[in-house]
Amino acid sequence: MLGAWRARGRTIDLDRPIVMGIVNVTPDSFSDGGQFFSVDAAVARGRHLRSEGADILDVGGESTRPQGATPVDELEELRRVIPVIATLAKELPDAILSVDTVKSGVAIRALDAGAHIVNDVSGFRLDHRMGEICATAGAGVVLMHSRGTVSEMGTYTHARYDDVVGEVFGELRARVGEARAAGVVDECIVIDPGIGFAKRAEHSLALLAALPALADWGYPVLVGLSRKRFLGDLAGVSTPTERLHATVGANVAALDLGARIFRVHDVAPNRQALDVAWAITRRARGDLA
Ligand code: PMM
Repeated sequence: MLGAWRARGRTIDLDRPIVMGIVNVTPDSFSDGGQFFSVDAAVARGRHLRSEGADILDVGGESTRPQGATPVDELEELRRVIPVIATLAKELPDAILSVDTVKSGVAIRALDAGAHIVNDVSGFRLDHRMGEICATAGAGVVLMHSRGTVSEMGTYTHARYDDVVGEVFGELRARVGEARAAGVVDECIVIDPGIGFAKRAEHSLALLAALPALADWGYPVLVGLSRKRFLGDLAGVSTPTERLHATVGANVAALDLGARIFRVHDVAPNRQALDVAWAITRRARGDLA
């Protein structure tokens, strides 16, 4: 049984599924394309997702869209995310806030503004100061597997594998090693196989099937499946916003295979499905009265 995830003095109990609601403050995120680009709209989105039952709000200002994202410079990223985090921290003091960034300069300012978690889609690979900053702050960290630059990681440029599970696990192990060497304690670490990042549908599927082995490492596992392209391939749905049912089905399967934290655009349906699936499977396993 997993215990808890520690993030800057907050303790996130992992005795139930944890839902992370996505607050993208980007003009080009692949699936909600610029809908929440103003600070006010992003804050309103955060409030709404919280009211739907999100445990964590993940605020991001740089997209990794499959068509090849445009890198955002640090000042622009700060301009996008810091006011949103600062306002959410003030308005929703009980919410746990995460910043989705690969830049240590953004992570520092976000932690100062009230963030508890640094969600780095490069797993500290692109900015080696991340580890030290997160360790000093006692931040929760999400170490996700990816390959290549921010513009490449959503594409298939580096999606070449002989043994996808072995290679991704090896590369993710190295990310965990770097975080620990920088002083990040095990209780603060969450791992993520990086579904869709430098991965074709067959790679994402193989990694989801291998979730039990990943969960065996002892770190909580986060999955970001929401509206992703491989779901479109499997379900035959080309429009990202129409992939809600596919997302819910994939998240329930991932829960059963050992994932505990779910990064989603649509909180209410995923919250309902995950809570019900959890209650049933726990009863089936005999750990619920
Ligand atoms: N996916 C996206 C962005 N950030 N973070 C983590 N930890 N895991 C993910 O799978 C992930 C992420 C891309 O999706 P978006 O553009 O819809 O936010």
